[in-house]
Amino acid sequence: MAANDRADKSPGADGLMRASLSAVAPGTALRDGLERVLRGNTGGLIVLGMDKTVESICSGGFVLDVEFAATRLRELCKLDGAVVLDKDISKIVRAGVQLVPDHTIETEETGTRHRTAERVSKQTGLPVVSVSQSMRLIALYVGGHRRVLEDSAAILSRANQALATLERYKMRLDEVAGTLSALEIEDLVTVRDVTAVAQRLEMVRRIATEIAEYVVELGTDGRLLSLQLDELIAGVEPERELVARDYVPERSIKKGRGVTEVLGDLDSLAQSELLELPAVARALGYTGSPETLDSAVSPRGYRLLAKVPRLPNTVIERLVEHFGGLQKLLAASVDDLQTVDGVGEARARSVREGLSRLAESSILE
Ligand code: 3AT
Ligand code: 3AT
Ligand code: MN
Repeated sequence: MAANDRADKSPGADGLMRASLSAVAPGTALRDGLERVLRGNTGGLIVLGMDKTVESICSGGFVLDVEFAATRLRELCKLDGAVVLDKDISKIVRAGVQLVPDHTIETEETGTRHRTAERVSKQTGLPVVSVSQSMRLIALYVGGHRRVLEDSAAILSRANQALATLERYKMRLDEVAGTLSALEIEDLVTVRDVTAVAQRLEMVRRIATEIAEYVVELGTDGRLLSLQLDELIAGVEPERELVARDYVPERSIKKGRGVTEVLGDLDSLAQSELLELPAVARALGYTGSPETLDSAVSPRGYRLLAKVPRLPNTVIERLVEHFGGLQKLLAASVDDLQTVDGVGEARARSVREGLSRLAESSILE
């Protein structure tokens, strides 16, 4: 998803859409009820929540206080009018009501049921579901957006395509990250190498976000997808932060643009910018000119130290602070390492051995 696609929605609206998709996902009692209404061919109009505003636009119908059940929803949708549930979808509180939302609220829908659904969702801020009798589909209205609920097979086929893309991206990421480690050991890193890793990390992260949305929409049908996703992106988020911590230029930090700002800038790169190394380099805090891309840089050492087993973050922090860079760490003896607070002989040895092992295993081909 491009950044410009995201900009027009507030994060709150995104969150509410996700929560609502999750509430109507396969495996929930509500989805079961909606499928029954669809099969029963009566149509339905269901408000997911009751408050003062909803109360004020309800006319006629019946006041109820019964536990939610899929079969009950189906029966009550046989009545003309709408069904109102409480916010956590545990109770049915109204049935057969006519909803009378503010008619000045704009709606692009035709048909009284769908015009009402859109207006009520806009006026109350609550999710509203319509089951169309004539078009035979279930739609979710949230904060002015409409989403047709698709069956799991259709979503899964798109999700699996995205997963294949993620696999390819992840393989490429592993390649460039391995190269970066080898270059770091030999002290041959250029801005271009770091930028390539940051770029690939961001690409992996974005496609993973897309798949995570499918997982929400799929509910219990998305369990396998969710496991595959988790396995593929394990460690990606921490790696992204480690790269930023290793390479954000001192100059940027002094200007108040530290790791958090760099991560934010990477996140807000538009999809087209993400494909351009200079733009990614700029997000990292470099100037992004061709000369800059080829200039030498050295890591602070966070990313490689994180690969040393059982090393607490506080110790990593002190080691980096004390030695000031990966090359000095690589050159440090066990005695040198022990001069750092919190590093005893055993830990000094394990750091020494860990770094030597990394150096051996990442020799450039
Ligand atoms: P029937 O006896 O079923 O015809 P009813 O009073 O039960 O009448 P429904 O709720 O089934 O009415 O609505 C049937 C259609 O009437 C749905 C919609 O196309 C039309 N309709 C209802 N209210 C309005 C309205 N306020 N403005 C325009 N069309 C309306
Ligand atoms: P379909 O696709 O035909 O299901 P529609 O948008 O064309 O939906 P209709 O005008 O055919 O809607 O109305 C169908 C039913 O929707 C009639 C009534 O039971 C319900 N409905 C319509 N407007 C309201 C409303 N304001 N409050 C409660 N129920 C309504
Ligand atoms: Mn109709």
